[in-house]
Amino acid sequence: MSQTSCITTPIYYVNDRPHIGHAYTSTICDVWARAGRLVGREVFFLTGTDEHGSKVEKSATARGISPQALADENAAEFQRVLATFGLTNDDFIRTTQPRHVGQVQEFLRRLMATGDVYLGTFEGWYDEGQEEYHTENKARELNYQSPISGKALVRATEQNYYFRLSAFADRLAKHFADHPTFVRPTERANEMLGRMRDGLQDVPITRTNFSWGIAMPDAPGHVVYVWIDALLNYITALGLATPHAERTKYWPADYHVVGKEILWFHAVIWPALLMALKLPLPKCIYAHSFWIADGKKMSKSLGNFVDLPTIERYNATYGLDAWRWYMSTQGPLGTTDADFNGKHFHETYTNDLVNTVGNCPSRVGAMIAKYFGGKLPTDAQAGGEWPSRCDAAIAKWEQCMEVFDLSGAARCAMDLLRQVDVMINDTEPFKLAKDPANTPRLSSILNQCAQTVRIAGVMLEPFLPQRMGDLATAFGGMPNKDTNWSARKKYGAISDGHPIEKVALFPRVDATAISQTS
Ligand code: ME8
Repeated sequence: MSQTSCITTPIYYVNDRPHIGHAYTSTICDVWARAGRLVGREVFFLTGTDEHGSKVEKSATARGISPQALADENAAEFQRVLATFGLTNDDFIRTTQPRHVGQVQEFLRRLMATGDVYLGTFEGWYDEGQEEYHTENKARELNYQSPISGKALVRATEQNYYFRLSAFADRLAKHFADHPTFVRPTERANEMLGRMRDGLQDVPITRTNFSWGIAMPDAPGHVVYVWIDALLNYITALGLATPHAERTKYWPADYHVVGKEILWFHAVIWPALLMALKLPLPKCIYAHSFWIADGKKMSKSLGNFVDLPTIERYNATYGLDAWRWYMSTQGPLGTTDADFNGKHFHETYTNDLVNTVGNCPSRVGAMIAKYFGGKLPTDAQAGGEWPSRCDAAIAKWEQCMEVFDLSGAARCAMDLLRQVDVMINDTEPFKLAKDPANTPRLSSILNQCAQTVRIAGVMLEPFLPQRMGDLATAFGGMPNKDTNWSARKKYGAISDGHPIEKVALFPRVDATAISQTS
């Protein structure tokens, strides 16, 4: 396990307001970042905003303000959202910041010097909404229409600077073959390979038809294509083109987490750029699928977008931890889209958080209060099977986190809590308590329950940082920080006689609460 880790979200366009998609990717990255820090790694979690390009220019013009003013306004909104969501990003990069602009120009100078960027003429099928060119084959397959907006692709000719992507075809194919988990899920890697087999064409990387972008060095009138500008954020934030790059240790990134619609840029263009710059490639590009709403693709025109006010209503009703839980355990991490729906949210909250994560510690705490005056009783059986069960759950949790299987990691903790519930139901402590002769057995059972609940709570901390902080205090008082992972994950860390407080973690919420607030 490496000691430093780096995880990134896409940098979000400032011509849109934050919505569930942005909140989703950022939240799952935050869960992973927190898990990494919990196990003692130095994690760098990066997010930010993508502020250049004709889309931003057009939106600003439509509002009668400058592109920079629009960028400032929406970047502030994205930052406010991160703060209200309690996300623990280590930096927030904006592509209009001088630190980014200067390094992008430096990287482009290097690419011109090596000949990987050259001046040429291009003609192709252009998707104006996506600012993306398609090959003839692909355009035909798409019926000459944008797969996103449905608008007709246009035939465009430009004299531009090009990135020599075609020269990297073999090396990219080899990298995919040598690193089967470079792009995940595997189905998405196969899609990329299929598209690569159609042939790789050089990519125009400057534009002359608008000005809201980074000036191409030594090429008046040319601005850098927004995607090249944007991809480079991952290394400009780490200062890789500056002389004193203190953050070099975080590169290569462990995970670039992105939505499936922008995978081509991340899985093909970005690695080729890095190869040209002679920099190491990220370890994994994880492309998740989409949230849809009530069975339909979310769209502004359908009015079913889960926007920020909606998310804030969920947070006010169920709490921030509940939102994180739903995002990380029910989200579209695999290849199928996930349906956001209020009833499902409510059921997930009630079954997982109220009835399991909340109820189990509350039962255990209440029994220790009632039968042992709120002090942890001794376990003469030294845990019985529980230490090995907990160790196995922790080991599985670590593996799941390593491979970004967030719902798998969450399940490790949930299974332990369910086993505790089963033990309580099977051994019936309230019956045992009626006869003092049973005290040693009752002590053991409740000690084992409490020790196991504490361990489950530790595993749930990255998902539910607020309430699991309360649980850690109530069950053993182990501070979150300052205590190393090997101590925190060890079974039996709560000492005999230690106070165990009663906890009410997740209150029951009325099923109609959300509809009443909307
Ligand atoms: O594409 N479900 O920015 P963007 C899940 N600036 N995730 C979703 C989603 C949905 N319905 N909708 C959006 C850009 N997302 C570029 C990226 S990176 C160098 C440049 C998430 O504001 C998902 O992560 O359109 C997707 O990739 C991202 O938001 C797109 O954000």
